[in-house]
Amino acid sequence: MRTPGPCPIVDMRVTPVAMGDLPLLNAAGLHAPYALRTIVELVSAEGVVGVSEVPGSAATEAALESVRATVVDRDLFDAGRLLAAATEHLEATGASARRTHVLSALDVALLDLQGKMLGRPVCDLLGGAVRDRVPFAAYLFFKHRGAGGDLGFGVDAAARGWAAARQEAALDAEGIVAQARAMCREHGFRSLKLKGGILPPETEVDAIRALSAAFGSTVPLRFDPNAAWSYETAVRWGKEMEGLLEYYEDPVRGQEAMARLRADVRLPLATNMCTTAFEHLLESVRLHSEDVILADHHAWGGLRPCVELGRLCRTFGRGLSMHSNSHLGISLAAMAHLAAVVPNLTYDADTHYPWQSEELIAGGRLVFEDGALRVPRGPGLGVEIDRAALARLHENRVRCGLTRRDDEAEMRKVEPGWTFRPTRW
Ligand code: GKR
Ligand code: MG
Repeated sequence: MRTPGPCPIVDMRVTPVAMGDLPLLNAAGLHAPYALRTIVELVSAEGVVGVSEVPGSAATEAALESVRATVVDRDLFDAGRLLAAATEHLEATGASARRTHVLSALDVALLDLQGKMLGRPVCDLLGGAVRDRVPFAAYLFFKHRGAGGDLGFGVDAAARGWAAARQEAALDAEGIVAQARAMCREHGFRSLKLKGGILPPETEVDAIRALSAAFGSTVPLRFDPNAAWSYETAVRWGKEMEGLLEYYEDPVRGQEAMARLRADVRLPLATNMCTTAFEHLLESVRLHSEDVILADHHAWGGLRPCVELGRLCRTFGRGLSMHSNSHLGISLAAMAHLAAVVPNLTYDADTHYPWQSEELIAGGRLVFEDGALRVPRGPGLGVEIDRAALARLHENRVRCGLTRRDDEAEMRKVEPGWTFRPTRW
């Protein structure tokens, strides 16, 4: 067998993009009409391109540009040293706050590039798939009426099906049930997650009861108020939801409060807010702060770290689910490869994907079949960038003028004087 020679990375391209997003509400405020992402491309000497996508911000883009010298000219299979050099650089230059997103962007683009060079899907490089289809959950939001994008709070009268339904306001139980029915009808999801922490707890719990009545006990239901509830509120309303929830996600803030709540409410607790990094696992185990951890390859530094997280969750008796933020198809494909290889990722994964229409991968949007995504079998992530679409989404980013996600500032545009309160209810 031929000894492989070095395979240098000859270029790294960082492209800020934005896609239309809807006026969704959360504890931090309101989604802007555009959601920001950053696209990274690593190019080999043969012209093969590996891609990745992370939450977009000018700070992340600057941090990615700053590690260019640790990436370009390095062998694309020398990932361990490349990622270590990038980490060291970020720490030395005070950009360590951007570390997980930068490392995730590099880890995923490297895996995609390696897979494309070898002609193997990323899931094979991560150890091999244990499932070919990855089920996702319907992610429900209280929201204002509006389509987002250029239309802002306007409505696209030509929209049909879910694209029409998602423009409607959903500010009570009836609106949420209608939203859930329309999303599930279109995409076939078999689990539901409701974002909370916005309206008074009685309104939000009312929506949970209505979802449970409408969908029945065979459809798992999750509720996530993003830690905007006080301890007393979380106990009182948590008890009301006993028997209704698959898990209760981040009702309160911090590992200690979560651990205490586990003893007071008979519901599994889940988190993407209190145990969010490897350095939190020791306290998580000591306190038993949650039952389920939501992996997110963007926030945990890449796909390879999330595979390690899966093993630790198995060792320490944590269930594993998957977190999401507004995203495009590159992230969705990466999420599917990850979920394909982690045997204990047994909860239906979160995704914001049905909330957006724009896409930058060739062939257009990925499609859920019966609520699941077939793991792409092509080399790497199994997706390629459509250059005209990338240019269009970059143009969105330039035109919208946003440089970071700021849900509080967006909320002030509709409710002047509104301020984020870590504990609101
Ligand atoms: O998109 O509004 C949103 C969500 O609230 C998101 O920002 C959260 O990170 O999906 C999230 C969660 O599970 O906490
Ligand atoms: Mg959450």
